[in-house]
Amino acid sequence: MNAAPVTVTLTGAGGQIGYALLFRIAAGDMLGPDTPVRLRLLEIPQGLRAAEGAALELQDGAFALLRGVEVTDDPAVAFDGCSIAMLVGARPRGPGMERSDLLAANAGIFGPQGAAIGEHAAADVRAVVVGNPANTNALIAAASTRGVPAERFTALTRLDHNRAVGQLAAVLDAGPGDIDGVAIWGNHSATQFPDVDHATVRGMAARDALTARFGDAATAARWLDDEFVPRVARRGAEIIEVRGSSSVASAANAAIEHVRDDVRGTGERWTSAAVVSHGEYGVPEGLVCSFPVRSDGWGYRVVEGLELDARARTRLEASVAELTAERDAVRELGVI
Ligand code: NAX
Repeated sequence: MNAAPVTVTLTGAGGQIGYALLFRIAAGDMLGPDTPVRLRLLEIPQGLRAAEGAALELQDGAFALLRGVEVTDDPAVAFDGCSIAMLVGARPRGPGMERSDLLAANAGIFGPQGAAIGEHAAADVRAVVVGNPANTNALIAAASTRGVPAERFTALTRLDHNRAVGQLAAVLDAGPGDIDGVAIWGNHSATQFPDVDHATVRGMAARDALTARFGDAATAARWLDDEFVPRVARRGAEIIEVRGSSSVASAANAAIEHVRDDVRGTGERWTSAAVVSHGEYGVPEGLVCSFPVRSDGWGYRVVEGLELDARARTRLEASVAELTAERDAVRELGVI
């Protein structure tokens, strides 16, 4: 293994998802068993000790692929030479905080980070935004950078995708690997549209498999609208209710898979990611919207040419309306 190390920058490295991510990156789960990694951990001053503690534990893991860990609160240092930026740290919604306050607080994080990526990162940099509101934070970062194509900024909807695959697999008594063609459309929020209309299960149309499972198409359709869609879209709240804490390991797993598939390719299979729209499916250009995507190893591309029926169109339009309102609010703040 003589490959040059790839620099991965993780923001929010002292937080919960950061802690779950670091050890899997160091173990080679993201960039593969032949790619050495150099980690740069960015935190705010209050989070530095936690990130430094994680760095000590990384050393104690003696990971063969790990070529160094640097902890800093300076974005210029953190993004220097970075090829993969994982933007996890964000400002959570505090008590009494309006949506516009939340967007403004996060613009104050993702604007400067986007700018720092433009100034300091490697020419091949790609960035995934995990911190919420993820789609609009990615839009802000992409709009604030110079010299890096906006398409290199994506946002994580892989967790929603995996949740949808998990629900479908459970009801059909299939393995998640038997399922392809699931899609998450729209925003990483309760308005998202988890879609199985194009999905297959062991090569059989998922709609047909659901009809066989529930006995008739109308019951299957009711299950999709009344149980599947709301359960996937609100799974984060369900996890908090049951676990007493937000999704951490599943979110980290999704972020690992998002980057892995982006840089190593999906083959013919689909996944979902929020990417900059070029007007696909009528989504306004420039919004960072979740679509079904494939990657050839050089970035995610929207799977085009799918037929969306009236139900799917209505749900997509509702989520796009929310994304448009978030973008307009950010514009009003003068951030982009
Ligand atoms: P934590 O609060 O545990 O960690 C966040 C960390 O970010 C903290 O250590 C904090 O000090 C740091 N931070 C804050 N501002 C920063 C800045 N400007 N630069 C660098 N670091 C900064 O949250 P955690 O559970 O790790 O969640 C992180 C984010 O992921 C949240 O915004 C959360 O809402 C979001 N999620 C997104 C998901 C998705 O699918 N897109 C799913 C999981 C998660 O809810």
